[in-house]
Amino acid sequence: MTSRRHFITGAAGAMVGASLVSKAGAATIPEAPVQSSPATQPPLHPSNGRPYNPVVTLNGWSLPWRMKDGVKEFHLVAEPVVREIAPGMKANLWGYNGQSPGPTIEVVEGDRVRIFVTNKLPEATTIHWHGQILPSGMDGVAGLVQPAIAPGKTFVYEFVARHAGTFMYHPHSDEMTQMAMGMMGFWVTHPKDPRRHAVDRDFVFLLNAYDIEPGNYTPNVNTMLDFNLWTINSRAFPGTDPMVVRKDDKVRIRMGNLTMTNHPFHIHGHRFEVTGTDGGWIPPAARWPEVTVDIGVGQMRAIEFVADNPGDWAFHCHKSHHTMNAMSHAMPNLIGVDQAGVAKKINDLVPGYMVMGDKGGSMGGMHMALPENTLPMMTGRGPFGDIEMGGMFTVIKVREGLARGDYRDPGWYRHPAGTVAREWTGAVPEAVGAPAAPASGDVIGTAKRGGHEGH
Ligand SMILES: [Cu+2]
Repeated sequence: MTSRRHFITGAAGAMVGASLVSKAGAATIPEAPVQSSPATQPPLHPSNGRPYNPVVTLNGWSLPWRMKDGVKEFHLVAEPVVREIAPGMKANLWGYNGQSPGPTIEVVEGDRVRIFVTNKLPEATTIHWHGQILPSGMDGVAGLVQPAIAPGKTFVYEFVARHAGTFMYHPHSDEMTQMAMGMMGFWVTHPKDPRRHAVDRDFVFLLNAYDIEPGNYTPNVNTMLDFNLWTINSRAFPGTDPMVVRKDDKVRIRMGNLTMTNHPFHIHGHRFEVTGTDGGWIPPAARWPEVTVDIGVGQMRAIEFVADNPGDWAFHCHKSHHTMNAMSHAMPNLIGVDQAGVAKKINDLVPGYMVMGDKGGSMGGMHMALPENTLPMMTGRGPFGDIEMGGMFTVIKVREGLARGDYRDPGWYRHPAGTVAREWTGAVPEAVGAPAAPASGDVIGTAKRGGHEGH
């Protein structure tokens, strides 16, 4: 076998399955491509098999395959990886093919799929193909339906991707440790007819959480609920890339939750419908409008909207602690407490001590020294100042005049004149008192009875 490692740089789209075929002989395992960058890679257009509209994995990539005798062959390598959570912080995680999460696997409804899984971890693992309808022995539950894959061993899974939809993969062997270390990946089965469920831009990501103490590099895997890093595809804001869309594009965002709590994801400036789950597509007549969708533990949701409102729109988990990074979630509330005297006394003992929180939690303007390998709690700079966000937060950038398939960051939105909230420097109008209560029987808004029922 030729060199297993095939490093992909910048243009992952250029490295497709076809280039792997010639290198791999008849009886060998296909190469396992490796991704070295945490940046969002361009969509991987299929070079063989049935056509489909590829997805874009936020801060991730899709796994190339080789076609062998009509079967799509993939190779996943479970291994320790170093993942940049955001500039200024790296984590020692476990993942697949160089990153955590692992690469997105994209196939087409009806495809026969063969996946080689090589275990380079120090302990046994398996892969469970979450949501797939497949033979029991391919379901990946260690002990129950297969022996665990020992370190150094390679197993092969094979099944037909029977249903189009939104799925994920993760170990079903020492799950607590392995998922807390970042082992998971996205799976999309595209419809056989690419016109079904067609959208212009289709983004995917997984939600994950880590407990990494400030100054450390490796997650505490015994944490049950009190995680301190809430991440989108193992990236915390401002490390999350924006989702760039063309005005009037039909956009789908597919999200899966492999953390230990639910995440209500909220969109600004648009309304969406939930169009699918990991159980399948939702019939159009059963959908309703939303601006927030709760994604429960072990659930996946696909939302769709028309991006008809240009601007920079926040897209984030609505739990406020989940848009913050590590540090200080358990601090007492000191709003309104004058700490000036206390601060002086502590400063005599601890030079450099800072008063925090007597006017609120804002830390945007404070530039304190952080422990090594730690992100500020609330951070990110925008065109108008500090954004004061972290964790599960990103921005949907809706722009006119983009080319089809152009995902490059267009920079900050240029607001039309007169459309930005501004300081008021004129006279402040007098407070208006509440109007007198209406006379009894005079109810606002009820139609007068008689004569107009037919309208
Ligand atoms: Cu959340």
